[in-house]
Parts: sequence; C-alpha cells; structure tokens
Amino acid sequence: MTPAVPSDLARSLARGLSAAGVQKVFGLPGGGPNLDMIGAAQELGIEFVLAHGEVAACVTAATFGRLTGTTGFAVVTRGPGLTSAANGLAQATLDRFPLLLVSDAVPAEHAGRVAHQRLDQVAAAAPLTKWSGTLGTADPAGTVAAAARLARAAPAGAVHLAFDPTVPGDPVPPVPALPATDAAALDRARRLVDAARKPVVLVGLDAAREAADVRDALKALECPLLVTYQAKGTVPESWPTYAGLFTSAAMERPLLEEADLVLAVGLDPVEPIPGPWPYRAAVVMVHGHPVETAYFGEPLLLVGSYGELLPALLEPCRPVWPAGTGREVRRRDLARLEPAPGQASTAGLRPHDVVTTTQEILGDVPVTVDAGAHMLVAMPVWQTDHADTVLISNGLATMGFALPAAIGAALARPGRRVVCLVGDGGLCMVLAELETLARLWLPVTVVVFNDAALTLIKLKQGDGQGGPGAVGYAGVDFAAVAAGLGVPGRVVSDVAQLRAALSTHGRGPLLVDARIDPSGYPHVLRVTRG
Ligand SMILES: Cc1ncc(C[n+]2csc(CCOP(=O)(O)OP(=O)(O)O)c2C)c(N)n1
Ligand SMILES: [Mg+2]
Repeated sequence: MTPAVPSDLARSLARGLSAAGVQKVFGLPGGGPNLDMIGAAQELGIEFVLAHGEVAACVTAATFGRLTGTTGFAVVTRGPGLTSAANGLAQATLDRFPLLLVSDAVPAEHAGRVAHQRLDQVAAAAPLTKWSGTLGTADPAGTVAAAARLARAAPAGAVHLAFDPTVPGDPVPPVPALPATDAAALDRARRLVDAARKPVVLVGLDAAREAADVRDALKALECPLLVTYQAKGTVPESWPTYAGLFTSAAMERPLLEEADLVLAVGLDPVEPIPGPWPYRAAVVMVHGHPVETAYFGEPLLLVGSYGELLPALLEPCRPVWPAGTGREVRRRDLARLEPAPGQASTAGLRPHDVVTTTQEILGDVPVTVDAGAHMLVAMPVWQTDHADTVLISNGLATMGFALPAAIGAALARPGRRVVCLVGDGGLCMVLAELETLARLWLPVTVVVFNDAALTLIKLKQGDGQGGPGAVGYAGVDFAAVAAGLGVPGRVVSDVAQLRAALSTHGRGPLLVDARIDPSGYPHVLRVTRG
C-alpha cells in the first residue's frame, strides 16, 4: 500500500511549482500521491490538463514550457506510467525542450516487500534525461524549483523526479556555470571572418533562445543564411539573404561547396542528419553553451551570448556574394522540389498543394510538423517570418509529436489558431488526444496527409525488406474517427475541397483528412537528401 501523502507535503510541492513559474500540470494520474499533488496545485490556481497517454502528456507539457519560457510539468503514475513516458522524456531531451516529470514510485519503506510495479525508475529515466533522482521529504519545494531550473538551463531537456514520501530524497545538481568567452579564440575567428569572401551562415536551434539578438546581428550581413528545421523563423524567410534549410543533406550542398567559411550560429550537433561532413571550408561555431563539435571536423568553438559574440565576430565581414544570392538559391531549390512535369497528381492531393493551400487560408500561424515524408515537403514549403512558430521533433525525430505539440502550442498561445501537419501513421500513434483537443476546445486545425502507409519508410524499402505488408495500412477514415472523438472532421481529395474545409472552422478544432497522392515523394526525397 502506498501511504497517503501528507497534504502539507503535497502543498509544499505545489508551492515549489508555483514559485518555479509552472502554469499548468499535464499528465495521467495513478492512484498514488500524484493525485494529491494535482489537487494541491489546483488549490494554487495551477490547472491540470488530462491526457490519454504519457508520451502525449510529456510532449504537450514540454511544448507548453518551450513556448512560455517556463518548464513544462507533467505527472505520471509509477511503473507503467513512468515507462510509458519514456519517449516523451527522450523527445524533450534530444529536442532541447524543458520538461520536469514527476512519477510516483514504490516507496523505499515498502520496497523489500512490494514487487508489484517496482522498477528502478530513477535508473530507467537517467539515460533519457539531463538528470533523474528522488523527490522526498527534504525541502520538496526547493527540490522541484531546482529541478525546473535545471530542465530549463540550456541545453534544455527533461528532468525526472521519482516521488517517494518515505525518504529525504536527492539534492538536485546545480546548473553548470558557463565558461568565460575565450578571447584568443574570438580573435582567431575574427581573422577567419576577415579573410573570408563567401561565408555562409547556418542558424541552429540554440539561436532561437536569443532570436532578437541573432536577428539584429545578421540583419545587415550580406551572406546567404540557412536555418535548421528547429530554427525555422529565427531569421525571417522574407529576408533576401534567407537561402533555405540546412539538414546536412543534398539540397544545400552546392551553396556550402561554394562557401569559404561556415559560421554555425547556435547549431546543435543533434540537428544535422548523420553522415560525413564533406566541406573544406573552415567552420566557426558560435554557441550559447559548450557543445560537441566532432560532427563538423575541427571547428573553432566560441561560447557566450549571441548578442555579444556575433557583433564582434561579424564586424570584419566583407562578403562578395552577388546581391540576392540567398533569395535566388531559395527560389531555385523550391522550384527543384516541385514534382517533375508529367508527375501531376491523378490520385489525390499533391502534398505541396496541401501545404501551400493550408498556409494560404490560415496564414503564418504556429505550426507543428510530424516525422514522415510529408515533413520533407512541409518544412521547406511552409514560410514564416516568426521565431518559435514551427515546431518539429528533429533531434529525436519521433512520430506522434505534432498533435500533442499542437495542443501545447494552442494552450501557450491563447486565441491563435495552430496548424498540425501529420501523417496517418503518426496521428494513429496519438489518436486519442483528439478527445483532449475536443475537451479543451482548442483552435487547432489538424491536417492529415493520409496515404495509408508509413511512406517515408516505404521510400527507403528495398527488395526483400518485407514488401507492402511492412509499411502499408488498410486506411483510416480520420474524419469519422475525429467525429467520434468530438472533433469535426472533413475528408478532402482536391484543392477546392481542401480550401473549403479549411475555411469552415469555428473557434474550436477541425480535422482535415487529406487524401494525398504520394507519387511525388521519391522526387522530393532525391532532391532533398540525394
Ligand atoms: C515513434 C517512431 N517510430 C518510428 C519512426 C520511424 N519513422 C519515421 S517516419 C515513419 C513513417 C511515418 O508515416 P506517416 O506518419 O504516415 O507519414 P508519411 O511518411 O506517410 O508522410 C517512420 C515509421 C519514428 N520516427 N518514430
Ligand atoms: Mg503516411
């Protein structure tokens, strides 16, 4: 039997959450102390948002934290609650989203006798988190506040606390201090910048934390700028220097081969696609905290604030790129992504048209994108001038991200419509969260790229790798399923229907089941990834 948690302990925990700026608690309780914690948090005005799955609860919490500048907070039960949350912890950690997860635990006092649901939860969560420990009776408010701070400290990630009210608990390690900027390295980097004629700037996820300073520093720079998936919008895509996406694949290769210096600003090594670094140009990395550098060969790393480092680094920059190079590269690459002539769709919507029509009707709104072939079209074709509006799991690249992330984004940006672009496979992984969306009646438009297959994997499948049965489904009527879960749904199979459906939403959610023709994807995959 789990002992009842003393209410003053739960209240003290809730006070710690409140002091740490936690605004909402997400999760799925078991019958243990976390119910007391939810109740105590509610007493302090911290709302509880119930999910259907622990992964979804974590992703929603982490996204809410990421967009509100706080730590997302989730609670789950012990045993299966914690083990079910594993992918949510990994998502937060590898995508650098701030998440604090508190799980119940079999109390140490009873562990010699109780084997039911007993796991070493602290050890189970350790490799998925920045830190995992026990939350006990010793200063619970201080412990959750310190854990929330640690989760948020760059690089943000997940922190796990197993709640055991029969032990004092573990002290949370302090946030590591940042090293002072290396003046000699800055000097060397400035000399490289001074000598370069054709520098290319890569903007990565860490730069989004200081987007305003990064924009100020890059605004007048006449070099092509590429951004990673997670940095989309950190520099406005309407700038003439904006040249498109950097994933470390084929699309950006011609530009990077021409570069004589690569300036990687906030580029986290978790972002590029695994593979060799084929460029000869020297690399200077500017980062807000120490990072691994090995992916890029032997780059020069400068650590410090972007607002201070970038102006000093870029001051001697005298590029000779023809004016408008970025815009021209982008125009050419978007044209290359278009399906080749003769590949016009006869069997449904072209994924391109789904993305452009959705943006045409709904505008430059916050968007979440799932993992899959649809992402290869959505990421380059969706356009934004705003930081923190395109959310994707790239470091973990997990399916099942986009819907719970859209719920978190809609809660973080009240009054704004949020778009969720998701494949049929990824949506099925978190389908029940449509009920969460309906219950909260959030303004989220879910657009499903329905091709009844795990198409990205189908594209990579060779002979002797399982055939259609390994990657194909019978097909789902998502509009009917959505209606059953409380979300109005429409099936569309051409642009006119899509346009009409997207225009019909009221104040709440809408699901558009877009029956797409996947036949253009092999071309997109070749152009983007080679
Ligand atoms: C949780 C998880 N499982 C498996 C994968 C591997 N994976 C990446 S994309 C993909 C297929 C996605 O299918 P769907 O959601 O229908 O999108 P589509 O590729 O068809 O556009 C798979 C299985 C993953 N990234 N995440
Ligand atoms: Mg699919």
